[in-house]
Amino acid sequence: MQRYMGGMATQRQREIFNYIVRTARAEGAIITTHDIPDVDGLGCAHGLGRHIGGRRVAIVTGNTIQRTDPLVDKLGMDLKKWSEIPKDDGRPVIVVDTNTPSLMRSANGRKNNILAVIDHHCVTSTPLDADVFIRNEKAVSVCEILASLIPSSRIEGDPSIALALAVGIYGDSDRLLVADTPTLRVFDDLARIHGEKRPAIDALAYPPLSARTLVDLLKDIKHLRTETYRGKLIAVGRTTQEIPAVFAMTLSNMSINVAVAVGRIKNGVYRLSFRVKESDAALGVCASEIARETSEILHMPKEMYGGGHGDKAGGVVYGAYENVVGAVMKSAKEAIDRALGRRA
Ligand SMILES: [Mn+2]
Repeated sequence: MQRYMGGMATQRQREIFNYIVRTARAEGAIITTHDIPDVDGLGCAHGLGRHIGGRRVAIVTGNTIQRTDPLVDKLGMDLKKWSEIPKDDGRPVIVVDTNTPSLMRSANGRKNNILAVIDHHCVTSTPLDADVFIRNEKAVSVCEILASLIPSSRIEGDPSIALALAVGIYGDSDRLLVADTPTLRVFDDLARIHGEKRPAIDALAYPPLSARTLVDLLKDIKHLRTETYRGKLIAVGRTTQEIPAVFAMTLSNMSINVAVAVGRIKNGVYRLSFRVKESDAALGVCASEIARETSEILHMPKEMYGGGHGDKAGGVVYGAYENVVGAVMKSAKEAIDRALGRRA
Protein backbone atom coordinates (compact mmCIF):
# COMPACT_ATOMS: atom_id res chain seq x y z
CA MET A 1 0.00 0.00 0.00
CA GLN A 2 1.26 3.43 -0.95
CA ARG A 3 1.09 6.08 1.74
CA TYR A 4 0.21 9.72 1.08
CA MET A 5 0.78 12.85 3.13
CA GLY A 6 -2.42 14.61 2.21
CA GLY A 7 -6.03 13.50 2.21
CA MET A 8 -7.18 15.76 -0.63
CA ALA A 9 -7.49 13.05 -3.30
CA THR A 10 -9.69 10.01 -3.82
CA GLN A 11 -8.46 6.61 -4.94
CA ARG A 12 -9.99 7.27 -8.36
CA GLN A 13 -8.08 10.59 -8.60
CA ARG A 14 -4.85 8.76 -7.74
CA GLU A 15 -5.52 6.35 -10.60
CA ILE A 16 -6.12 9.28 -12.95
CA PHE A 17 -2.91 10.87 -11.67
CA ASN A 18 -0.96 7.69 -12.42
CA TYR A 19 -2.30 7.81 -15.96
CA ILE A 20 -1.21 11.46 -16.28
CA VAL A 21 2.29 10.67 -14.99
CA ARG A 22 2.65 7.58 -17.22
CA THR A 23 1.61 9.60 -20.27
CA ALA A 24 3.96 12.47 -19.38
CA ARG A 25 6.88 10.10 -18.82
CA ALA A 26 6.29 8.56 -22.25
CA GLU A 27 5.59 11.74 -24.24
CA GLY A 28 7.16 14.53 -22.20
CA ALA A 29 4.97 17.33 -20.89
CA ILE A 30 4.48 21.06 -20.72
CA ILE A 31 3.41 22.01 -17.23
CA THR A 32 1.78 25.40 -16.91
CA THR A 33 -0.32 27.47 -14.54
CA HIS A 34 -2.32 30.71 -14.49
CA ASP A 35 -0.79 33.98 -15.70
CA ILE A 36 1.31 35.92 -13.20
CA PRO A 37 1.72 32.71 -11.24
CA ASP A 38 1.80 32.60 -7.46
CA VAL A 39 3.88 30.30 -5.26
CA ASP A 40 1.07 27.73 -5.18
CA GLY A 41 0.96 27.36 -8.96
CA LEU A 42 4.75 27.43 -9.32
CA GLY A 43 5.36 25.12 -6.37
CA CYS A 44 2.90 22.61 -7.76
CA ALA A 45 4.41 22.83 -11.26
CA HIS A 46 7.87 22.23 -9.79
CA GLY A 47 6.75 19.29 -7.64
CA LEU A 48 4.93 17.69 -10.55
CA GLY A 49 7.86 18.29 -12.91
CA ARG A 50 10.29 16.63 -10.49
CA HIS A 51 7.94 13.72 -9.96
CA ILE A 52 7.55 13.09 -13.70
CA GLY A 53 11.28 13.65 -14.24
CA GLY A 54 13.27 13.56 -17.44
CA ARG A 55 14.43 16.21 -19.84
CA ARG A 56 11.22 16.37 -21.88
CA VAL A 57 9.32 18.16 -19.15
CA ALA A 58 9.18 21.96 -19.37
CA ILE A 59 7.51 24.44 -17.06
CA VAL A 60 6.06 27.23 -19.16
CA THR A 61 4.45 30.39 -17.74
CA GLY A 62 3.43 33.91 -18.62
CA ASN A 63 5.34 36.79 -17.08
CA THR A 64 6.39 36.22 -13.51
CA ILE A 65 6.77 38.83 -10.81
CA GLN A 66 9.39 39.71 -8.22
CA ARG A 67 7.33 38.24 -5.44
CA THR A 68 7.96 34.69 -6.70
CA ASP A 69 11.65 35.18 -7.59
CA PRO A 70 12.98 33.91 -4.23
CA LEU A 71 11.13 30.60 -4.61
CA VAL A 72 12.03 30.20 -8.29
CA ASP A 73 15.70 30.83 -7.41
CA LYS A 74 15.68 28.58 -4.38
CA LEU A 75 14.18 25.68 -6.35
CA GLY A 76 16.42 26.38 -9.35
CA MET A 77 13.39 26.41 -11.62
CA ASP A 78 14.05 26.88 -15.34
CA LEU A 79 10.90 28.70 -16.46
CA LYS A 80 10.17 28.93 -20.17
CA LYS A 81 7.97 31.44 -21.97
CA TRP A 82 5.26 30.33 -24.40
CA SER A 83 7.12 32.18 -27.16
CA GLU A 84 9.98 29.67 -26.75
CA ILE A 85 7.68 26.72 -27.42
CA PRO A 86 7.18 25.93 -31.11
CA LYS A 87 3.55 25.89 -32.29
CA ASP A 88 3.90 22.26 -33.37
CA ASP A 89 5.40 21.09 -30.06
CA GLY A 90 3.48 17.87 -29.60
CA ARG A 91 3.91 17.45 -25.86
CA PRO A 92 0.73 17.19 -23.81
CA VAL A 93 -0.04 20.15 -21.55
CA ILE A 94 -0.79 19.81 -17.85
CA VAL A 95 -2.40 22.85 -16.21
CA VAL A 96 -2.24 23.35 -12.46
CA ASP A 97 -3.95 25.85 -10.14
CA THR A 98 -6.57 27.14 -12.60
CA ASN A 99 -9.33 25.90 -14.88
CA THR A 100 -10.18 29.34 -16.23
CA PRO A 101 -9.19 30.12 -19.85
CA SER A 102 -9.18 33.90 -19.24
CA LEU A 103 -6.45 33.45 -16.61
CA MET A 104 -4.19 31.83 -19.22
CA ARG A 105 -3.99 34.63 -21.75
CA SER A 106 -0.24 34.13 -22.16
CA ALA A 107 -0.92 30.70 -23.67
CA ASN A 108 -3.32 32.18 -26.21
CA GLY A 109 -3.83 29.80 -29.09
CA ARG A 110 -1.81 27.10 -27.28
CA LYS A 111 -4.59 25.87 -25.08
CA ASN A 112 -5.18 22.78 -27.19
CA ASN A 113 -3.79 19.36 -26.38
CA ILE A 114 -4.49 19.73 -22.67
CA LEU A 115 -4.00 16.34 -21.07
CA ALA A 116 -4.99 17.30 -17.54
CA VAL A 117 -6.10 20.06 -15.21
CA ILE A 118 -5.21 19.73 -11.52
CA ASP A 119 -6.94 22.46 -9.55
CA HIS A 120 -8.66 23.57 -6.37
CA HIS A 121 -10.84 26.37 -7.75
CA CYS A 122 -14.56 26.18 -8.51
CA VAL A 123 -15.29 25.36 -12.13
CA THR A 124 -15.63 28.35 -14.41
CA SER A 125 -18.73 28.40 -16.62
CA THR A 126 -16.55 27.52 -19.61
CA PRO A 127 -13.55 25.66 -18.17
CA LEU A 128 -10.43 24.63 -20.03
CA ASP A 129 -10.95 21.70 -22.33
CA ALA A 130 -8.87 18.83 -20.90
CA ASP A 131 -8.89 15.04 -21.22
CA VAL A 132 -8.97 14.56 -17.46
CA PHE A 133 -9.63 16.75 -14.43
CA ILE A 134 -8.42 16.30 -10.88
CA ARG A 135 -10.22 18.88 -8.80
CA ASN A 136 -10.91 19.38 -5.14
CA GLU A 137 -12.44 22.66 -4.03
CA LYS A 138 -11.95 21.79 -0.38
CA ALA A 139 -8.18 22.00 -0.74
CA VAL A 140 -6.79 25.37 0.33
CA SER A 141 -3.93 24.93 -2.10
CA VAL A 142 -3.28 22.88 -5.23
CA CYS A 143 0.02 21.88 -3.61
CA GLU A 144 -1.93 20.02 -0.94
CA ILE A 145 -3.75 18.11 -3.69
CA LEU A 146 -0.38 17.18 -5.20
CA ALA A 147 0.85 16.06 -1.76
CA SER A 148 -2.17 13.74 -1.80
CA LEU A 149 -1.32 12.33 -5.23
CA ILE A 150 2.44 11.75 -5.05
CA PRO A 151 3.33 8.87 -2.71
CA SER A 152 5.01 9.95 0.57
CA SER A 153 8.06 7.80 -0.12
CA ARG A 154 8.68 9.76 -3.32
CA ILE A 155 8.42 13.15 -1.58
CA GLU A 156 10.65 11.95 1.24
CA GLY A 157 13.25 11.05 -1.36
CA ASP A 158 13.20 14.50 -2.99
CA PRO A 159 13.28 17.39 -0.48
CA SER A 160 12.93 19.85 -3.37
CA ILE A 161 9.37 18.58 -3.96
CA ALA A 162 8.68 18.89 -0.22
CA LEU A 163 9.86 22.50 -0.10
CA ALA A 164 7.91 23.51 -3.21
CA LEU A 165 4.68 22.05 -1.82
CA ALA A 166 5.22 23.49 1.67
CA VAL A 167 5.70 27.00 0.29
CA GLY A 168 2.64 26.63 -1.96
CA ILE A 169 0.43 25.57 0.94
CA TYR A 170 1.81 28.37 3.13
CA GLY A 171 1.26 30.95 0.38
CA ASP A 172 -2.30 29.99 -0.50
CA SER A 173 -3.47 29.63 3.10
CA ASP A 174 -2.61 33.20 4.12
CA ARG A 175 0.37 32.04 6.18
CA LEU A 176 -1.59 28.96 7.38
CA LEU A 177 -4.26 31.25 8.82
CA VAL A 178 -6.99 29.39 6.94
CA ALA A 179 -5.32 25.96 7.21
CA ASP A 180 -7.18 23.35 9.24
CA THR A 181 -5.51 20.63 11.33
CA PRO A 182 -5.03 18.06 8.53
CA THR A 183 -3.53 20.76 6.29
CA LEU A 184 -1.21 21.91 9.08
CA ARG A 185 -0.07 18.32 9.50
CA VAL A 186 0.74 18.03 5.78
CA PHE A 187 2.61 21.34 5.93
CA ASP A 188 4.61 20.24 8.99
CA ASP A 189 5.53 16.93 7.32
CA LEU A 190 6.71 18.69 4.17
CA ALA A 191 8.70 21.32 6.11
CA ARG A 192 10.31 18.60 8.23
CA ILE A 193 11.42 16.65 5.13
CA HIS A 194 13.15 19.66 3.67
CA GLY A 195 14.38 20.82 7.07
CA GLU A 196 13.32 24.38 6.43
CA LYS A 197 12.19 26.44 9.42
CA ARG A 198 9.02 28.52 9.41
CA PRO A 199 10.73 31.94 8.95
CA ALA A 200 12.58 30.67 5.86
CA ILE A 201 9.34 29.41 4.34
CA ASP A 202 7.64 32.69 5.19
CA ALA A 203 10.37 34.59 3.36
CA LEU A 204 9.88 32.41 0.27
CA ALA A 205 6.08 32.68 0.25
CA TYR A 206 5.80 36.31 1.37
CA PRO A 207 9.02 38.12 0.53
CA PRO A 208 8.89 41.64 1.97
CA LEU A 209 7.62 44.32 -0.39
CA SER A 210 10.30 46.73 -1.55
CA ALA A 211 10.16 50.39 -0.51
CA ARG A 212 9.38 51.23 -4.14
CA THR A 213 6.37 48.91 -4.15
CA LEU A 214 5.14 50.29 -0.83
CA VAL A 215 5.30 53.84 -2.17
CA ASP A 216 3.31 52.77 -5.24
CA LEU A 217 0.72 50.98 -3.11
CA LEU A 218 0.27 54.08 -0.95
CA LYS A 219 -0.37 56.08 -4.13
CA ASP A 220 -2.88 53.46 -5.26
CA ILE A 221 -4.78 53.91 -2.02
CA LYS A 222 -5.35 57.59 -2.86
CA HIS A 223 -7.33 56.59 -5.96
CA LEU A 224 -9.49 54.10 -4.14
CA ARG A 225 -13.28 54.29 -4.51
CA THR A 226 -14.96 53.26 -1.27
CA GLU A 227 -18.57 52.67 -0.32
CA THR A 228 -20.16 51.31 2.82
CA TYR A 229 -23.08 49.03 2.08
CA ARG A 230 -25.14 47.28 4.78
CA GLY A 231 -22.23 47.77 7.16
CA LYS A 232 -19.65 46.33 4.76
CA LEU A 233 -16.85 48.39 3.30
CA ILE A 234 -16.32 47.87 -0.42
CA ALA A 235 -13.16 49.34 -1.94
CA VAL A 236 -12.33 49.32 -5.65
CA GLY A 237 -9.39 50.99 -7.26
CA ARG A 238 -6.79 51.08 -9.93
CA THR A 239 -3.35 49.75 -9.07
CA THR A 240 0.07 50.43 -10.50
CA GLN A 241 1.15 46.88 -9.59
CA GLU A 242 1.57 44.47 -12.46
CA ILE A 243 -0.08 41.90 -10.25
CA PRO A 244 -3.24 43.47 -8.85
CA ALA A 245 -3.45 40.74 -6.19
CA VAL A 246 -0.66 42.57 -4.31
CA PHE A 247 -2.91 45.61 -3.91
CA ALA A 248 -6.02 43.55 -3.20
CA MET A 249 -4.12 41.65 -0.51
CA THR A 250 -2.86 44.91 1.03
CA LEU A 251 -6.43 46.20 1.25
CA SER A 252 -7.67 42.91 2.60
CA ASN A 253 -5.04 43.08 5.33
CA MET A 254 -6.64 46.40 6.34
CA SER A 255 -9.86 44.46 7.08
CA ILE A 256 -11.76 45.92 4.12
CA ASN A 257 -14.70 43.56 3.61
CA VAL A 258 -14.62 43.46 -0.19
CA ALA A 259 -11.44 44.70 -1.87
CA VAL A 260 -11.01 44.77 -5.63
CA ALA A 261 -7.84 45.86 -7.39
CA VAL A 262 -8.02 46.89 -11.03
CA GLY A 263 -4.80 46.46 -12.98
CA ARG A 264 -4.57 47.91 -16.46
CA ILE A 265 -3.34 45.48 -19.13
CA LYS A 266 -3.91 48.02 -21.90
CA ASN A 267 -6.54 50.64 -22.64
CA GLY A 268 -9.94 49.15 -22.01
CA VAL A 269 -8.55 45.80 -20.80
CA TYR A 270 -8.22 45.24 -17.06
CA ARG A 271 -7.08 42.42 -14.83
CA LEU A 272 -9.14 42.25 -11.65
CA SER A 273 -8.24 40.77 -8.30
CA PHE A 274 -11.02 40.22 -5.76
CA ARG A 275 -10.57 39.63 -2.04
CA VAL A 276 -13.32 39.05 0.47
CA LYS A 277 -12.47 39.13 4.17
CA GLU A 278 -12.40 35.59 5.54
CA SER A 279 -15.30 36.17 7.99
CA ASP A 280 -17.48 37.61 5.20
CA ALA A 281 -16.61 34.74 2.88
CA ALA A 282 -17.75 32.44 5.70
CA LEU A 283 -21.06 34.37 5.74
CA GLY A 284 -21.45 33.63 2.04
CA VAL A 285 -20.12 36.80 0.40
CA CYS A 286 -18.43 34.96 -2.43
CA ALA A 287 -15.47 36.45 -4.33
CA SER A 288 -15.82 34.11 -7.30
CA GLU A 289 -19.52 35.09 -7.65
CA ILE A 290 -18.55 38.78 -7.61
CA ALA A 291 -15.93 38.06 -10.28
CA ARG A 292 -18.38 36.16 -12.45
CA GLU A 293 -21.14 38.76 -12.15
CA THR A 294 -18.73 41.58 -12.93
CA SER A 295 -17.88 39.72 -16.17
CA GLU A 296 -21.60 39.26 -16.88
CA ILE A 297 -22.46 42.93 -16.36
CA LEU A 298 -19.61 43.91 -18.70
CA HIS A 299 -20.96 41.47 -21.34
CA MET A 300 -17.79 39.43 -21.45
CA PRO A 301 -17.95 36.25 -23.52
CA LYS A 302 -18.58 33.23 -21.28
CA GLU A 303 -15.09 31.80 -21.81
CA MET A 304 -13.68 35.03 -20.35
CA TYR A 305 -15.64 34.89 -17.09
CA GLY A 306 -13.60 35.33 -13.94
CA GLY A 307 -13.63 32.93 -11.04
CA GLY A 308 -11.77 31.55 -8.07
CA HIS A 309 -12.60 30.89 -4.44
CA GLY A 310 -14.99 32.26 -1.86
CA ASP A 311 -12.35 34.63 -0.50
CA LYS A 312 -10.13 35.25 -3.56
CA ALA A 313 -10.87 35.46 -7.25
CA GLY A 314 -9.56 36.93 -10.46
CA GLY A 315 -10.62 37.81 -13.96
CA VAL A 316 -9.93 39.86 -17.04
CA VAL A 317 -12.53 42.31 -18.37
CA TYR A 318 -12.97 44.74 -21.24
CA GLY A 319 -14.60 48.13 -20.79
CA ALA A 320 -14.12 51.74 -19.83
CA TYR A 321 -12.55 52.10 -16.38
CA GLU A 322 -15.66 53.81 -14.92
CA ASN A 323 -17.89 50.99 -16.18
CA VAL A 324 -15.56 48.37 -14.71
CA VAL A 325 -15.67 50.08 -11.30
CA GLY A 326 -19.47 50.38 -11.56
CA ALA A 327 -19.85 46.70 -12.44
CA VAL A 328 -17.64 45.66 -9.52
CA MET A 329 -19.61 47.82 -7.05
CA LYS A 330 -22.94 46.45 -8.27
CA SER A 331 -21.75 42.83 -8.13
CA ALA A 332 -20.27 43.29 -4.66
CA LYS A 333 -23.52 44.77 -3.31
CA GLU A 334 -25.57 41.96 -4.81
CA ALA A 335 -23.25 39.39 -3.24
CA ILE A 336 -23.64 41.13 0.14
CA ASP A 337 -27.43 41.19 -0.32
CA ARG A 338 -27.47 37.49 -1.08
CA ALA A 339 -25.33 36.65 1.94
CA LEU A 340 -27.15 38.92 4.40
CA GLY A 341 -30.54 38.11 2.86
CA ARG A 342 -29.93 34.44 3.39
CA ARG A 343 -29.32 35.14 7.07
CA ALA A 344 -32.32 37.47 7.54
MN1 LIG B 1 -3.82 28.02 -5.63
